[in-house]
Amino acid sequence: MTTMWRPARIFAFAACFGALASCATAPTPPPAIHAQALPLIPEPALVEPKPGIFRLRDGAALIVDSQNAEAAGIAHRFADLIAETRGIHLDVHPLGSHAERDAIIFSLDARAANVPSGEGYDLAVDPQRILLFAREPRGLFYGSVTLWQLLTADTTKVSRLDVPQVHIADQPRFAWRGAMLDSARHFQSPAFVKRFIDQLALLKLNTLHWHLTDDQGWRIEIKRYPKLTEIGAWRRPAGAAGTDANGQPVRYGGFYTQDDIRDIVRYAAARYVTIVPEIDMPGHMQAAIAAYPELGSIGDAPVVSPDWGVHAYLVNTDDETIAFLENVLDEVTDLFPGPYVHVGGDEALKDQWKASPRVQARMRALGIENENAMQGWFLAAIEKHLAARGKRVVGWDEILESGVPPNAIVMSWRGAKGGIDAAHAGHDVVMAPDPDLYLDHLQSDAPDEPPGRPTLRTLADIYAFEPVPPGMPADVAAHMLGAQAELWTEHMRTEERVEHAAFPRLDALAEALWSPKAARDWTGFTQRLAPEIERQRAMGVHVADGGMSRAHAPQDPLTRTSSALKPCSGKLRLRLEDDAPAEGPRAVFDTDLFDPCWIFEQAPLDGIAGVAVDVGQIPYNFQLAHDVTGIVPRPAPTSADGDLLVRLDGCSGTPLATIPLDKAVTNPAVTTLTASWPPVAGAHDLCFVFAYRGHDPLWSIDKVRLLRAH
Ligand code: TNX
Repeated sequence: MTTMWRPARIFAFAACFGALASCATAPTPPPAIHAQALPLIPEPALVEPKPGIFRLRDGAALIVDSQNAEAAGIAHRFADLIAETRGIHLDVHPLGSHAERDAIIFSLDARAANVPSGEGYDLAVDPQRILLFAREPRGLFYGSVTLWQLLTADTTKVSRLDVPQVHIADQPRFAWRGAMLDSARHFQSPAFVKRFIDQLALLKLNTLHWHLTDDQGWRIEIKRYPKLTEIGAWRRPAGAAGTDANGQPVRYGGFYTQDDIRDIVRYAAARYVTIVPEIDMPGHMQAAIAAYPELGSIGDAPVVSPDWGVHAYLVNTDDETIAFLENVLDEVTDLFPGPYVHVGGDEALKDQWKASPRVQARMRALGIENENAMQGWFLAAIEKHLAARGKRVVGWDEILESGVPPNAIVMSWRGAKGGIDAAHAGHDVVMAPDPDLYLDHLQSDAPDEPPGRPTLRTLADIYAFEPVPPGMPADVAAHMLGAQAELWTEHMRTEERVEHAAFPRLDALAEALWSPKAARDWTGFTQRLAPEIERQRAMGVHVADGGMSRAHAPQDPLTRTSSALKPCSGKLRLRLEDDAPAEGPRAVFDTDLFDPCWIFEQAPLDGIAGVAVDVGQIPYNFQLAHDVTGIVPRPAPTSADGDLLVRLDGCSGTPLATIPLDKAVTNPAVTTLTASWPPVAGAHDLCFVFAYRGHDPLWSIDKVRLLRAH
């Protein structure tokens, strides 16, 4: 049941409007059960089903006000999309030049009384014609997307199509409906970024926050500072992946030229997606400091980082450095016409500023007491420069700790609290909380989910996300611009994985942000999702199945992959990919950065004579900053290369086997280690833990097989 009646205060329908429109009267509730859910995501604000149908034939007319080039463009792109996904060709005609019977009409009317906002639209499918109405082109665009979804309940190619008669009146609940794409940790091609923008737009998401710089790569060409991309866009991956077949260092990365960016920005604008570029500072700047070491605080020259986690590098606070960043931002603002520039501000550990005589001298000269306040001063200088160029800054919620420029938008990532506090303090806010909307968390517990953070964020979790906390007063809630989901790509090495993480969870977010709160209906959403996933697949998107249709293979009781083993303490679990082989599938390990140790619970040991364990080693390329003290020390090894210990009844139990790692240590991919043991009766917890010096590499288990006695 997805159709619903919305009270007339959302839309007033009492008037007749426009030359082309029919008279609408105040809506009456539709029959309680509508035979079939309309295949729409996000659910529109108001849907009034009617009993008839409109028959759309191949070659039908699509009439558009061609005086308006934007409207004509929307009509042509709509026609292309229908041809591509349904095989029906529409002939685009200018308004007034073709009969309206049996046609689709796209009409712009700035005074359309029934359409309350620029992003809103009114769509009437009647037996004689389909009439789409909006005040502004972007509303027309969203209406065309709704109509496209109505026409693609499935994606078989046809020559005529019956469209259910319906009246839809729609507008979004929130203004900021977004996704963040991290192109720094792994670079995605310009073609991919465009495909991604296509999918955002088809979900009526209107903001792409583009994370373009970080410790691991600088991805945007800056003409004045060519080394930012000559050096900063490339890194040597950690571990085995860092050396090629000829023993040479691998150069991994990429960047967007200014032409690429202009092209992508134009492409996004035509789909009503605003790109918010992020240049993260003063932390997450190691790639820039690698390119121009004079930007750094402690006088050394780092490499572009091959690691994940929180890095120590900060840019310094000299006038020359601020001028450098302002010059960078001038090129950025020339490329991105949107109203916002994101300046990061997150995870800037202050150790280097504390250790830097020049930063300390600057602080004294300015009379600034501590490093947090210094970050506030630094970002205020940047904000002033951007404001003079007509841009509003956006920053991660750390900016709250150092004095936020009043006009800055606070992006709440460390949970919702920062956003709530900021809204109460009068700042505009975008909710982007971890873990709620962090799509690097796995979406299902299926063992074949690709790498990521194993605390699940399921489709249902995202669907239930509510940006405005209960009880927030209306004047405060007015500061909640909306929300966005984050695609951090440490664990998304391929474009397929980005899509798998994004869809269909962004479908769920789109509905949470567009549809009226009262329209949220999980069961209805899951019904509407089936045709949506079919559409996305037909367009070549590597969409996940939303965890809805997975058939779990029957489990062999003697075999467990790492995802079915229990972590011994579970301090910081990750699902990590092996770094070898260079080509072809790689093993994926569920492991724990602080305590790599696994338990095979209640292993049935009757008739078992030993074990085969598939093990791999991955580089310990994690910067843990001050948390490094939390690493659980490994047991002492007995062999030179270390051992895998198997213990009975938990990790302090009797040793069952001590398996030397010498066979595995020279193999960058997965090695099978075996051991035998004397008979043990009954079921027992088996503990598997690696004993070796230090913590690099991160030895990990892929799979454990208990071996029967012959
Ligand atoms: C924290 S969110 C970060 C990112 C990481 C992310 C991984 C934020 C502002 N900083 O640098 O990619 O965690 O989930």
